[in-house]
Amino acid sequence: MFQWTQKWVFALLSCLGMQNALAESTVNMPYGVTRMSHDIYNLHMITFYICCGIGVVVFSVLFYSIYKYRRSRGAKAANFHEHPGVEIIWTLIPFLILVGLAIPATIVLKDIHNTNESDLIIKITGYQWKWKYEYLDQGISFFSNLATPQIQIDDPQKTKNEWFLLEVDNPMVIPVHKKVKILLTSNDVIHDWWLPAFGVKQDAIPGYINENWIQVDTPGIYRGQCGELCGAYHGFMPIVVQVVPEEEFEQWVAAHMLNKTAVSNGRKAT
Ligand SMILES: [Cu+2]
Repeated sequence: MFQWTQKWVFALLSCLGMQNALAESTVNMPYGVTRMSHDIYNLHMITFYICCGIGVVVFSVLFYSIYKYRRSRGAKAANFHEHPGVEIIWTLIPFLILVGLAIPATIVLKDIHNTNESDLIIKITGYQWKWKYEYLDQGISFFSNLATPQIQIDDPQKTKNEWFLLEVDNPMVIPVHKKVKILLTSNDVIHDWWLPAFGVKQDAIPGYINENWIQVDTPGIYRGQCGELCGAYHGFMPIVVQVVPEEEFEQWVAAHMLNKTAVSNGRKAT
């Protein structure tokens, strides 16, 4: 029934035909490339429209009352105590609005943390100030550091790269159309793995493992940042995820395994 309600509520917005136009706006939050980011976006828009509706009703009544019952027209303030009818209405309406918002929000929240039946598991650890990615089933593990040259950061006159402060040496690579479970933790302070296009913003807390998942249907390069102030170089630990076709992912895994074997044998792979 939850699933049905979710579809019904979100279909309502799609019918309005306003979703995509608003999604293209740079002022609004991004629409993203995952189902989860779309669900979160729709939740945001439902809440926004409800707030707009409340604002219009409340301010209309307010301004109408100010105008209609102004002192210069001889208006006299009503003098009464208790009005059960009004009190029930102004309790019931916000209650229904909050419950109406809580139902789709709970459905999405449950879905965000439903990491069952994943195809790939990646453990992500935050460090001051870099990310470590570990592919648990493949035995692959590497650090992802900021790749912007230090001179571009220090010298304001220097020409900046296109992806200034949003580029890394080793991006996280995932296959397209696959459900990727991510396990997030930290080695030192609280970080936050934030990738707006995926609808993921999950805290990485030392001593805890937080779970989330991604399934991207469009290959490409997606960028994010640490979303929790974690120290002096908080702004220098970007996130880059490369979403590739499955065969390409297999090749990437094979190349990493080969490299690992070569390094453990005491020579560097070419
Ligand atoms: Cu951080």
